[in-house]
Amino acid sequence: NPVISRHDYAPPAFLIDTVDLEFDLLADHTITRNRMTIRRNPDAVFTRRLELMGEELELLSASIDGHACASQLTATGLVIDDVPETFELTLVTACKPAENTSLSGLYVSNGNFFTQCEAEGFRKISFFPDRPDVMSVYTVTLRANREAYPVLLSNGNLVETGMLEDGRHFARWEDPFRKPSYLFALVAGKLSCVEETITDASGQRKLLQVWVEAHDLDKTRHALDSLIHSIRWDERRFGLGLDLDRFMIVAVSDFNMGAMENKGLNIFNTKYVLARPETATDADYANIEAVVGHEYFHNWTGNRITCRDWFQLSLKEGLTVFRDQEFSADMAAGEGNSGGAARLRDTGSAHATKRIEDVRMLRQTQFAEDAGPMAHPVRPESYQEINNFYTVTIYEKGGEVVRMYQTLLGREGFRAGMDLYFRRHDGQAVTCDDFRAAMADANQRDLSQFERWYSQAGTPRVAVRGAYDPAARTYELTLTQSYPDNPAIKTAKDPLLIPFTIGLVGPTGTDLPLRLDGEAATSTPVFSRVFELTETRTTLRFVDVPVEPVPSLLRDFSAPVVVEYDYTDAQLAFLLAHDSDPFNRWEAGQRLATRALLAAARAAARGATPTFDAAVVDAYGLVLRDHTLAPAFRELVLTLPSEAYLIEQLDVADPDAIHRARQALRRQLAGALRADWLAVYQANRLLGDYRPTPQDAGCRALKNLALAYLVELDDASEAAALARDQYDVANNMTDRFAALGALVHLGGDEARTALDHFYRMFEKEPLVIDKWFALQAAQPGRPDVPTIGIVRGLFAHQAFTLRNPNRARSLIFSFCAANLAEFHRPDGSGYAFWAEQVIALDAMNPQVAARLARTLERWRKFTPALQQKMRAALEQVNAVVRSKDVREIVEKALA
Ligand code: BAL
Ligand code: ZN
Repeated sequence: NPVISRHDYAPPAFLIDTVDLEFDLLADHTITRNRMTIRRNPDAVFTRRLELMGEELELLSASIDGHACASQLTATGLVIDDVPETFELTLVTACKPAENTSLSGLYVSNGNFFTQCEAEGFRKISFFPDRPDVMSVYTVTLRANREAYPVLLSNGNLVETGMLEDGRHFARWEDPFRKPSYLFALVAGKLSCVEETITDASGQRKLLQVWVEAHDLDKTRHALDSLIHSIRWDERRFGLGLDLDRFMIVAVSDFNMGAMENKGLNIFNTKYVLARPETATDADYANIEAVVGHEYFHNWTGNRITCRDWFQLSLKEGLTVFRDQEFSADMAAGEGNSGGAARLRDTGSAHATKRIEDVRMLRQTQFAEDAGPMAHPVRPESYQEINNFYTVTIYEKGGEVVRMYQTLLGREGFRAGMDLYFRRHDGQAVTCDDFRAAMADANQRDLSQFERWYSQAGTPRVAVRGAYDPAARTYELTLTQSYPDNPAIKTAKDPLLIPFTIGLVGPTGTDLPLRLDGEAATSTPVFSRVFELTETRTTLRFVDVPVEPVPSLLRDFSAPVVVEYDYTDAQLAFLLAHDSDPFNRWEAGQRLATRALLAAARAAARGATPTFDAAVVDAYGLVLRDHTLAPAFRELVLTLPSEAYLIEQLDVADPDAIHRARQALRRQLAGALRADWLAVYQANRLLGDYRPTPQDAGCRALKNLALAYLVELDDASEAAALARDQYDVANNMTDRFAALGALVHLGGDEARTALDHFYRMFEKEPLVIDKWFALQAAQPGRPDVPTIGIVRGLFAHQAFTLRNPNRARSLIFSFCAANLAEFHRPDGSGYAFWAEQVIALDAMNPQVAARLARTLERWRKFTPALQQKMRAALEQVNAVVRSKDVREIVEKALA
């Protein structure tokens, strides 16, 4: 594969001011006429050669200013020599949407047309320099058979519609905003919409639409509400309004990503649109709100200001992740707006819950990525296939980098930086450096060191040591930054500017006032402070410290780093019980459990029976019984660190041993706290109509966690009865699916009966059938029935297809990425299955194949016997792989 390097960036040789597209839509042969006004870029190196990208296109004609022109097809597209200074180029091409299984470019799903152009899908629609710094004003005319394709949508405003001969009709759309081709979209087909007109903050009327297949209309309200909430939130929090007369969301079931922010015409995976209580879980409801927000927020952070090149991807993704996280947290806390359902005020806890969920995900996935062969900085230095760089580093670590500006500058300072960013760059394609400069200049801050967060890969460590001097009443913290070794990381390892929030907890559990040596005493004591670490080693000397404190480090996870501090178990139990920072309360519990689980896993790997100290169980019991804590928070604390997270903490991981250790602690917690689990189960049963509020969702989560623990008991008859009853009476998918999970965990005839019942009940709901596949693929194996046998059986099920990414993910990814003990069975059966599926998907949909390929990239983490089998599977794939997507992943893994 050719390597594309950030340092090779050069401005485009030609600029394209307008693009006039006309489509004659036929599934097996679509004709596209693309008329472009082009001029030489005065800021680029002079050339008379116009180079356009193109894939899977048939060129029917090319003309310049109305005259046929010579052109050469190349391996990557089309070249036209001796072009004038300014000219109009018209290209007529044909493509085959029905044969396009990659779901990039123009494709057909369930008989309707859709597009996906980010990052480089537009080159499958027309020959074009489809790079984000070529921005044009688009006019789009769609022509198609009216009966088959009654709805014709594209970006911007609808300016004309009409009938044509032969039963065809047309629609013309104009998007007044210049945009890169990756934001182009069209949709054509049999779709229905719910719509609402709102008045925005400036008094203008805006039409909002959610388009779906007619039978899904009853599942659109939550998405539409989420869109309205997003608009209100962005107006209020950032002063940003909707800039088009209409905003459309379209749902499609065949989609590689979660959703796509095409200007004015967002295209969504159905998974992030469709919800009603009977079919969608609380997590689905929350994800829909977050993704609708994310795509809407891109309208400013991504569309109005876009990326100069794909190395700057985090400029829009990190920023937009941060914005959607803030939106979700505000919505959960009842600070969303007045338009939605009434919400209880539960601010602190709701914000903390969201933060914990986000950080848990970051640490499980992004920290792993940073430690593996695909490690890359938030602004990568190179790539082979840009689709492989829509990563948790670009998104989630990028979101943390943006969050750190807010932590360093304060909310007002951050807002000032955002305002300056929009004033300077609206309508432009810019870089991460431009964003950082806006933050620095708006706040008169030197943020040059902060650049390292963009240029250096890897997860920094901050090792902390504390020393109390009772005579001097001082407490000294020494904080030392470093990076772990990862041969895949070639970037510098210079000290970062780390915002590091600290509190000191006194023996009664309250925070002590913080004053550094040399600082004047203030009348209002401060109990939690952000310190800026800039050197390899920083020493903080606190004075007037009356007693030895327990340090509460990196409160609210103020930077994406690993903190190393040698807490005793007693100190962790103390912080779990008392820390005023809810994030660190949770963190203390996770540290306590992680330490116990890693010791138990090492014992299990040696063949010993894992055992756990009563102190761990007692600490968890206190939380379980603490009714002053919100149920959602208790559920997070009482959920043990995941197997994937635990694997990352070990140098040599044995997934089976980790699974046995974790199961042993689950069983011990179930048995020792049985009465408490039962009480919590009963206390958190909700009566009445389903509401997807964070408070109700928290009760359901805690209740269902209790059920999941109770089915671990040796005598699970009581739990089985609860699960059966819950399954039967549930009025929502969260409870029904949790009960089904409990029954499947118990196994036997009852599990089979429930699974059959569930399938029949939801046969016509693909997103629910995805859950049905996923649950079975993720179930623990039994000695006589390894899960791989069940997975292979389901592979042959009539409802299974590799072509639909959601379905493929529901069965294959759930097994390979979420059932680690079974996937890593010592016989290598999981790896053989993995190799088969990567190869099969590679021929069909390289993006999905590459995602699956990544589930084996951490192969060097595992025991030598597993490593050997994983390496063989990687080599098997490497020998036959066709796409550059999968090749990049597999080659980097093997390097
Ligand atoms: N831009 C790709 C999908 C998303 O991040 O919204
Ligand atoms: Zn995004």
